[in-house]
Amino acid sequence: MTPPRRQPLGRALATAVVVCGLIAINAPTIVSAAKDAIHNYKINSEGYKQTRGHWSMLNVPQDMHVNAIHAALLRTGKVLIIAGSGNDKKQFEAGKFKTLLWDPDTDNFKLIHTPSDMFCAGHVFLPDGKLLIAGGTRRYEKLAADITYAAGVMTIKNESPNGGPVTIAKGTVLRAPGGAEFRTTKAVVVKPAAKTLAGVVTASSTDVWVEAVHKGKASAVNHPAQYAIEGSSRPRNDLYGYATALTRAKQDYWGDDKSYLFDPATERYERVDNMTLARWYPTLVGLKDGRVLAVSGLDDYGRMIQGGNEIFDPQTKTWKAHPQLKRTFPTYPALFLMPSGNLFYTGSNAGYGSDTVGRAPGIWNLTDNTFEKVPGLRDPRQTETSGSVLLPPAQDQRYMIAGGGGIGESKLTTNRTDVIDLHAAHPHFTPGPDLEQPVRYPNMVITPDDKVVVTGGSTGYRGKGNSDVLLCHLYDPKTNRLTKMADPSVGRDYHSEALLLPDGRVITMGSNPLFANAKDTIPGKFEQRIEIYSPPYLFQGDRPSISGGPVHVQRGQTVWLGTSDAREIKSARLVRPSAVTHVTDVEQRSIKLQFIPNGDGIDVTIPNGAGLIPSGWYMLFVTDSNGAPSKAHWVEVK
Ligand SMILES: [Cu+2]
Repeated sequence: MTPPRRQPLGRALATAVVVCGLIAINAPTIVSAAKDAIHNYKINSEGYKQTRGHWSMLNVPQDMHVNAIHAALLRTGKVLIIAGSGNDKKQFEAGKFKTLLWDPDTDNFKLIHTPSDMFCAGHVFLPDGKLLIAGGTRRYEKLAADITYAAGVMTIKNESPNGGPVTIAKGTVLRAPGGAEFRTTKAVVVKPAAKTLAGVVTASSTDVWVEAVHKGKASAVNHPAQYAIEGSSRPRNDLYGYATALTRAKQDYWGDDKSYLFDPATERYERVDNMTLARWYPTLVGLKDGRVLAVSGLDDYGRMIQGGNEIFDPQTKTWKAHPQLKRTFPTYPALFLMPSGNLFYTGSNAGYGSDTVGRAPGIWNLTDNTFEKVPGLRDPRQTETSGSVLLPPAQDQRYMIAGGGGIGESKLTTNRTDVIDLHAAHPHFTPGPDLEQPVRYPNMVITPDDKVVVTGGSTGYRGKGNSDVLLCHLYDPKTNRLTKMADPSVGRDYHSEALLLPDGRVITMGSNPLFANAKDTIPGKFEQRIEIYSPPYLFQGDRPSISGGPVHVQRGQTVWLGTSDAREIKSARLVRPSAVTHVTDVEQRSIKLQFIPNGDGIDVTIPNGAGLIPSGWYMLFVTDSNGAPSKAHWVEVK
C-alpha cells in the first residue's frame, strides 16, 4: 500500500493566503476553498491519521466500473464484486451480467463471465473456499402504472387420483365464474392426486403465471375464485384453476433457482444443482457440518416464501428441501452459526416480509425446529436494513445490532445499537452506544484488533432527502464505546458493502440511492466509486509480520508460525473472510487464538468446535503492543 501523499503545511497556507486576497471577488466560494485547503491539510497529517485513520479512493479503470451489489473476499486475497444486472433493467433485458475481480496486491482488475443474473442472490463460503451463490433475478418488478393486463399466479388443481399427469399447454384459457378470461404463459404438468391405502385423496397442484385475455380494469378478478379450464374433458371439480386475485397491482421481482460455485483457483462460475425453490433475497448460512442452509426470499413469481428452507450438500453438490425446518423470516435474515450448531437471528433483515412474522430475534434450534425468542431489543419494529455482527472475539458470543428502520419505505430510522451476550444465563439485549445519527444500511466490519468499523448508511430509505451519512466510527466491544474516525467522502446506502482486506484496510463500495437531490425529484445514479479506509493501526510505525507457517491446519492442533519479534506479539486472530450484500454478512467472524513465543515465532493453537470455527479458509493476523496488525497469512481450517 502506498500512503497518499501529504500536502505540506506551507502549500496549504499559501493557498489560504492567495484565496484570502481574492475574498473581495467572490467571498463565499473563496472562504470555502480556504476551508477545504485547511481540512485537506488536517486529514493528511500524520497525527490525524494515527488517531483517526485515512480514506483514499481506489483508481478503477473506466471500463471496469460495475454496480457492486455483492462482495466477497476470496482465499486468494482477491475481492469478488458481483453486479449481475446491477439493478439496471436495461442490462437485464440485454442479458448483460457483470462480475469484477480485484487483486489488492497487484491492483489488477478482471471482468468475469457471469452466466445469469445473480443480482440479489445469496452467498456463503464452502469449506473448500469456493463461494456458493444461489438465487438471483428471473424477472424485474413491474409497477402498476406499466401493467395493462391483469395477471397473477393460477394454481392448477387435480383432485382425481385416476389417470396420468395432465399437461396444460401454454396459452390455455381459464375462465372465472363471472366470465373473466386468463391465459397460461407457459406449459405445465399436473400430477394425479395422491391416494393413501386407506383411500384418503390429496389434490395435487401446480402454479402457473396467467395474464388476462382482455385489457383493462374490467378483466381483473379481485377475489378468490375457481376457474374452468377451456377445452378440458375432465369434470369441472376434478381439474380446475384457483387464484386468490388476478389484478393489475404491482408485480414484485421474480426469484431464480440457479446456483453456482465460484472457484478462486480457476476464477470461473461453475453451475451446480438448482435450488428446490427460486429465491430472490435469500440468506445462505454455513452449518457446523459444512452444509449450507438457504432461508427466505421471494419465489419464482415474486411471492414471499412461507417457511420453505433447504440445504446444500457440498459433497453431492445438490439441494434438498427440509420441510422439518419450516420457519418464516423476512428476506435476507441475519442468521449466525453458534457453537452449538444452532442459529442466532439478531432480527436484522433487508427488503421484504410480513410486518409481524419472523421479526423477533432469537435462537433457532435446528435439531427440533424450535425458536426461543430473546428479549430486550429496543426499537424492535426498526430492524429492517439494520446491521448485525458477531462481535470479536467470537468465543464471547456477543452480537451487536445497529441502526435500521421501519418496514418498506417507512420514514422511521433508529440510531440504536444493542448488544446481547449469549453466554448469559438469560440472554437479553442491553443498550450499546447511540450512533451519531439514525442510520439504515450501516456497514460493519471486524478488524484484527477486536474492533468494528461502523461506516456509511443513510438516514432515509435508500438515501431519500440526500440523507447519506458520511461518518465512520470504531466500536470497541471491551469498552462498549464508539470513537469517531476520519469521514469517508462517498455516501453508501442501499446496495452497498464493506469488507476487511488481508492487509488490514477496509474496502467500501456500491450504493443505490433512489434520488440524486434533496428534493427527491431527480433519479439517483448507482455509485461506482470505491473508497478504502486505513484504520489508525496502519499508521503506528512498523507492523509485525508473519514470515511463514502451515497452510492447512486442524481444529485443536498447535502449529508454529514464524513472526517478527515474537515477544512483541500481543494477540493472534483467525478472521473468516466476508461475503456481504444488503447489509448482511453472516460470514465474518474473528476467533481468538492462544499462543506462546517459540524461537523466531509463536506456537498457536487452533480452537475446537466447528460451530465456533467452521471449516474453511481464514486470515491469520498477529497484532503487536501498539495494536498494529500484520498482513494476513491464509490458512485452511478443517
Ligand atoms: Cu437488492
